[in-house]
Amino acid sequence: MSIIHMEGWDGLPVEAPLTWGGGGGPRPRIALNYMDASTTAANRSQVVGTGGKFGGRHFNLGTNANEGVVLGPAFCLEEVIVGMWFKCGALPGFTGAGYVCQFVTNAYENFPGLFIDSDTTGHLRLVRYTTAVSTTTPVVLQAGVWSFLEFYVRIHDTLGAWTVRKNGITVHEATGLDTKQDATTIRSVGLYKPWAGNSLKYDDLYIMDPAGATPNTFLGPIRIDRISPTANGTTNNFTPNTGSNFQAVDEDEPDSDTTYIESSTAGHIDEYTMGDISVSDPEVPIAVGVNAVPQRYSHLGKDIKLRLRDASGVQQSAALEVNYAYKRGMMKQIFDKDSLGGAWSQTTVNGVEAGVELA
Ligand SMILES: [Ca+2]
Ligand SMILES: [Ca+2]
Ligand SMILES: [Ca+2]
Ligand SMILES: [Ca+2]
Repeated sequence: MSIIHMEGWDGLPVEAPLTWGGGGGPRPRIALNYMDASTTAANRSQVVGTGGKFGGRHFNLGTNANEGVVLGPAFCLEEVIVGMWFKCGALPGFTGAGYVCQFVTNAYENFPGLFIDSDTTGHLRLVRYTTAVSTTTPVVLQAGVWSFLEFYVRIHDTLGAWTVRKNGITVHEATGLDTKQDATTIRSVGLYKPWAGNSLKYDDLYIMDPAGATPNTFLGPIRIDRISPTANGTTNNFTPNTGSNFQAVDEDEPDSDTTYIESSTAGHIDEYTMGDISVSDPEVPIAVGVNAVPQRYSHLGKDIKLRLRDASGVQQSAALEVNYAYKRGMMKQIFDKDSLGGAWSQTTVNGVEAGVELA
């Protein structure tokens, strides 16, 4: 699998602040596997319900200083591509620690061995810890305007490299750089804002392994659509607390214990017919991500596998550990091929059933 993570934030709880104490602690992780509903932390990063590029919801680094999150599962790669819609209210200039995105390199997930920021007029630079290693980009950022930014980065003492693309067009490339501060791999992508005031908006983001199987190169400006359950699917072994199975898991906002399905029997499966992609223009679906918000009820609880059925078969994730709190259990699995190993078509995506199996 070459797409490691993708996120449009449209299926995550709105305005559930992420708790991070700032400074040297590990940053909260969004899917997998950490989202804390505490409202008392001094530093907040939130999913906001309106004003995103697509779908309304997006991820916002608010007005506090030192906000930050880590995205996706830890991947530990020498090369990575990340793409995202990005908007910044005003360009604050070089502030250290990077505000467009970070490439987090340590296991504690609080240290960006590499980061990207911008001067006050929108030229980007690539920084290795405190040393700028590439600074000669054209103007890329414009205050108050959504741009689709894509970065390829390779971490290496002598063969380091980066490529910058804006709205699908390459605007800067540099090779032969020393981009390695310490660790030999990038562990995760961080979104981080070191200054107070203003806000940063992110939407429709992907993280990719450019050395993996296709898709393995820049995707260009993408959108991530959310589709939700519309009916029970092929198999429904779980028990809903009210209504039909699909009605317990189809809400826009995850609703905790108000509606849910449950099971304690390994091998139980629940699947749902899903809505269709909303856009009517010819679409080329790149990948399908299955999201779930599970909770373990007791120490006897099981883990789950996320599954995706299309007309030709079923794909499943590995068993994923379920936490004791819904919001900490937010999980995702990306399927970037159909069940036959081919590229997705709009017809195939519109026919999928998403679901879970108790491991
Ligand atoms: Ca969105
Ligand atoms: Ca070095
Ligand atoms: Ca529910
Ligand atoms: Ca459908």
